[in-house]
Amino acid sequence: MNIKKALTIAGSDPCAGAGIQADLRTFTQLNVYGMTVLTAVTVQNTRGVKEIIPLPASSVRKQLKTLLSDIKIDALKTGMLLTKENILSVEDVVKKYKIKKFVSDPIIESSTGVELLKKDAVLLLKKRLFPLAMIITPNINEAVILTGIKIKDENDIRLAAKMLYEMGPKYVLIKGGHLTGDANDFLYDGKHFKIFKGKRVKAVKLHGTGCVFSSAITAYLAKGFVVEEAVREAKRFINNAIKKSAAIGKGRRVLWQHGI
Ligand code: PXL
Repeated sequence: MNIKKALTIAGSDPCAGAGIQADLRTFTQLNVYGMTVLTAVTVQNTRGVKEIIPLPASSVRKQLKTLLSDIKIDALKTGMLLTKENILSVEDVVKKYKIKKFVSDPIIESSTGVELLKKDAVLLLKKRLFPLAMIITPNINEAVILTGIKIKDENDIRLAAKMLYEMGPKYVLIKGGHLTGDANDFLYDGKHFKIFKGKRVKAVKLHGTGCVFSSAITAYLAKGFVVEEAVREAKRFINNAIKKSAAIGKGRRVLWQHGI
């Protein structure tokens, strides 16, 4: 059997709502063999991130080199990268192994506001990784930080998407979940916008939606879906997972796609 393989380069979340645990679970649920290169251990529960413990940059580089010199992956996703050094390591392997299906989820802060990408690394992410990405998947907060545009409505989303597209990715997906009103996502390919409509789930605080969404896109790309279809299927997947979210602790709910 031809097993499809996807790699996530990201941080660990002990409560498994986000980070490598969420990515791996999503890959598995979508029948894709998942692999992980760890950048950092976060100390957190469903109430928020308490501490970030980075792995040495040389460890991230060695994990990547050792894994990719052996295994050919079908798709790659990056989540929490934390440092400039890690960005440069990712750039090197994407180029060296000519990885085309590269999903850059530009994780900058946790939902509770803790820094997951150092301030001095934001520019490098834009310059070095966005041009290599098949798709980037910022939420509204990330799009604001990446573009400097204060996003208040859908027009601003379109402006930000155009600006992000100029940074080099083939597709830009801005996720509107953090805006008031409907939770619509905007996919831009440099010419047209495709809007994926979503209904806001009333006032539930969630953890890990971004990670699961971008992992699902990665899994569908690994399976051979074109970007638009991968986003459509991933959106369907995430909507189901949001409906089935679970309160596993005292804080934010986590997504749980059990039974799909
Ligand atoms: O949701 C962003 C995110 C990504 N990766 C890790 C995280 C978080 C948020 O807390 O902890 C490891």
